[in-house]
Amino acid sequence: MHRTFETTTERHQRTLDGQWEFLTDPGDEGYDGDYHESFPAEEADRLSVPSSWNAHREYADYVGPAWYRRTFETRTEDSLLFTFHGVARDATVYLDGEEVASHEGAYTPFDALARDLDAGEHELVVRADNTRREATLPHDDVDWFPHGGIHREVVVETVPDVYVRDLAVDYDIYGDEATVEAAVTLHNLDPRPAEPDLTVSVGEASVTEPVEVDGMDAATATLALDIEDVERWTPDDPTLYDVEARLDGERADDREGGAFTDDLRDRIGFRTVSTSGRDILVNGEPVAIAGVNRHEDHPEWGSAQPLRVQERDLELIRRAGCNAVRCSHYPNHPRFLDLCDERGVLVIEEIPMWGVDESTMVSTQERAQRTLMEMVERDRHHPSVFAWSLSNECANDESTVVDGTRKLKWAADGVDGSRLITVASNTDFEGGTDGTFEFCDFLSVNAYWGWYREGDWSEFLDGIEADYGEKPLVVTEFGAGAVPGDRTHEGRKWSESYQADLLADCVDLFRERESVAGFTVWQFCDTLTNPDSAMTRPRTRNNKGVLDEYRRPKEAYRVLRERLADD
Ligand code: ADA
Repeated sequence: MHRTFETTTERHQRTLDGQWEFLTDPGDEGYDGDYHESFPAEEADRLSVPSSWNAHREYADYVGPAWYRRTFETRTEDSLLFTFHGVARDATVYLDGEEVASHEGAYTPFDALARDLDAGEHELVVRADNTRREATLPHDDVDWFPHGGIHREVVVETVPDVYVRDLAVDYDIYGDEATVEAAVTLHNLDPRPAEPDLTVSVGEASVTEPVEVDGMDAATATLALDIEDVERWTPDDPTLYDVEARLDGERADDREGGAFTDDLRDRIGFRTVSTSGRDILVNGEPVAIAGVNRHEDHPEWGSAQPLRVQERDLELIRRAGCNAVRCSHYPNHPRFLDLCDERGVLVIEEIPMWGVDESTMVSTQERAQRTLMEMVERDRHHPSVFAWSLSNECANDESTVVDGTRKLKWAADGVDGSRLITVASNTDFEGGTDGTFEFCDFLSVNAYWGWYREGDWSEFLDGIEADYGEKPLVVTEFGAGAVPGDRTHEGRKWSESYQADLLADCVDLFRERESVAGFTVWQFCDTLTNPDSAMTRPRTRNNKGVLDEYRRPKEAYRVLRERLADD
């Protein structure tokens, strides 16, 4: 499943995992509502969902539109809610020949509701397109591979006529007491009004109130409850609470078939995040961030990693002595964040605004805003996520970019005021002044002294402190490329030895400096890069992993472990 726990007990929930018909469409022939006419079945291949088509040898290099098709059966007439947890990258969905959803962006979910779908066989067709352009998010020149396809789960749920559309939980915590506010949105698919009882529970505590929702309408009710003896979520003791919104009701006119029940579940952890001077605080205590950057990439699985790969990655991150992950450079699979919640790993989550300049800022602003909202709404309950990162290495010395990023900050604050905001910047490294720092809660700085540039890290940090010293600073990227197995006595570039020495020096320096609240090494493991960069990236990979692409350790992993792990 797409989470590590059940998100409903009332709904019949199934995934449409498995083999779908698959056909690439390099000429973008289109679809006229009859799949077999448009794409003769005998030409179709069979491809597993979820997966990246680029993780299949035949389609390893395919970039462009492609079609997926499958059928499924329903036994009774029901309303079905289809949730696509990630289609890379732009998607259009057709149910029985009719377009029911379209979505831009590979890393956030979208859904489609089919009201009163007849019993019988149905056809689902999905067009996915991973072509990157100047105005897509990410754009065409980013440093990671353009995995394509239905790379996250497709979940189908049977929902009653009145169902819980959304559950948004917010809380304030004082000592060991918390006041919780749960905003629950109900959707009534029936013309008759409904007055169900809504119960919100958080752990053992619960509150029930009658709520009203008009026919064919939606309504949001906010229920409050107090929790005593709260056990906080901390990185060392990551206590989680189940939260649930449950509906029980009868139709007001009491016609036959009027009873309904529904529930939607999630988890929260009670904790605060804040800053004080140059420190990042969790529950009021300073934490030293020691983490890695992680792409969702694997030679066998591409961007669609099974649970065990996600678990193992976190085990290896923990084993290195790290307590944090930067999800570079996009919202990660929701189950990965569940695992971070369970293991007390702190997360910086980012949207794929990577290396955007003035003109791409204008063309991507709307997409960025939508993706940000989708990320915050999806992940607002994860206690592990302590910061939203609005962008990575954009032209933050240009006013258009700064103004656009400020708008993103306002949008994030509007939905979730409980996390820190940051922007990963290389502006100073490039010799400019960063206009976004002013509205960030902490500074995220990417710099590659000792790799791309010769220069002195201490001097660079002195400069940053002088210019922006009143806020916490996290060095979110630093590192060196190392081709696995290349070890040299001379410590030449591209060798494991060079990378290990550089990381050792950096980690020692960052841990000594009071101004540095933490760091995230670039990067966890070697990852496939943009095929256009093949001539500057040996093995067409970004080789700055402390592990290779199969997660085998390089010298640098040992160096990290020696410095950060207790055992
Ligand atoms: C940048 C960028 C990363 C990666 C890195 C590198 O800092 O944010 O995605 O491309 O450089 O390896 O050069």
